[in-house]
Amino acid sequence: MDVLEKIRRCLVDLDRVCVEEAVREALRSGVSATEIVLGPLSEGMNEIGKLFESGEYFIAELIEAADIFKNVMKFLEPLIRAESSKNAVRKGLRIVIGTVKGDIHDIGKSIVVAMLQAAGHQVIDLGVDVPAERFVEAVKEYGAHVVGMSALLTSTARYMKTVVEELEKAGLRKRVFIIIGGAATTPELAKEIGADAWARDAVEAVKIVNRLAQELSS
Ligand code: B12
Repeated sequence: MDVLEKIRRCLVDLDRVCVEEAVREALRSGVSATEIVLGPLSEGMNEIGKLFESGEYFIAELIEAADIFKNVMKFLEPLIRAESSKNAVRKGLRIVIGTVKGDIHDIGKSIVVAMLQAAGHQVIDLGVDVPAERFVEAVKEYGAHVVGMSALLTSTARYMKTVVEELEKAGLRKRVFIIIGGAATTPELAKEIGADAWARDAVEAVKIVNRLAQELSS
């Protein structure tokens, strides 16, 4: 079995030791940490989500999967940061980011945060379950150029519209670039709620923000 396939398989089977061994084996064979995280580890999480949906896995399995993921992130994150720092911009932006109210998923957002920081941006991570008012306050407080929102639940993805509306009410909408992401979001949703961009994954998020940084500094 190919080592990337092994990582995915071991994660879906919730075999902690096997995931760690396979990840180390992949690194030794020259696969980048970014590729491991955005490839087999993310695919494995999606598959676990499907098993949960179909009733084969329960909440305990989701918690265990998240724990296994976070365990390997302990040594993958510094590597991802090092890889992402190769894309560093000359002048970074200030980015306020959070998982929106009602939603506590943070694994993907934390990857986005790590890669944006490594690319030279100043990231203010508001955490999870973030209400619209907190986004508004933080934009004012830090003079943010970008607002990033994450949502993994269909129910909370709709809340992003409230955040956009609150930014408008506070007269801040035109000052910030809004980018959204997370499994419950789509490019169509971004358009519908009046966001400026949607990113499929952390690599795409960095590309979009870096492009904006270049535009703003030229
Ligand atoms: C792990 C997990 C959990 C863990 C989360 C732990 C944690 N600390 O994050 C726990 C156990 C807590 C959990 C709880 C629940 N979960 Co859950 N969970 C998942 C699972 C399996 C994996 C998520 C994950 O970490 N993926 C890996 C990361 C790397 O991927 P990612 O988050 O998509 O992030 C990438 C991109 O999306 C993007 N990105 C992410 N954020 C951002 C932000 C910006 C600004 C940008 C630009 C990009 C970006 O970049 C990231 C890196 O490339 C998903 C399945 C799935 N398909 O996502 C279900 C899933 C999201 N959960 C689901 C559900 C239903 C729940 C619960 C309601 C279950 C329950 N009955 O209690 C609760 C809700 C709790 C709450 N209020 O939030 C459903 C949601 C269904 C829906 N459409 O609404 C899913 C899809 C599973 C399913 N198929 O049914 N869950």
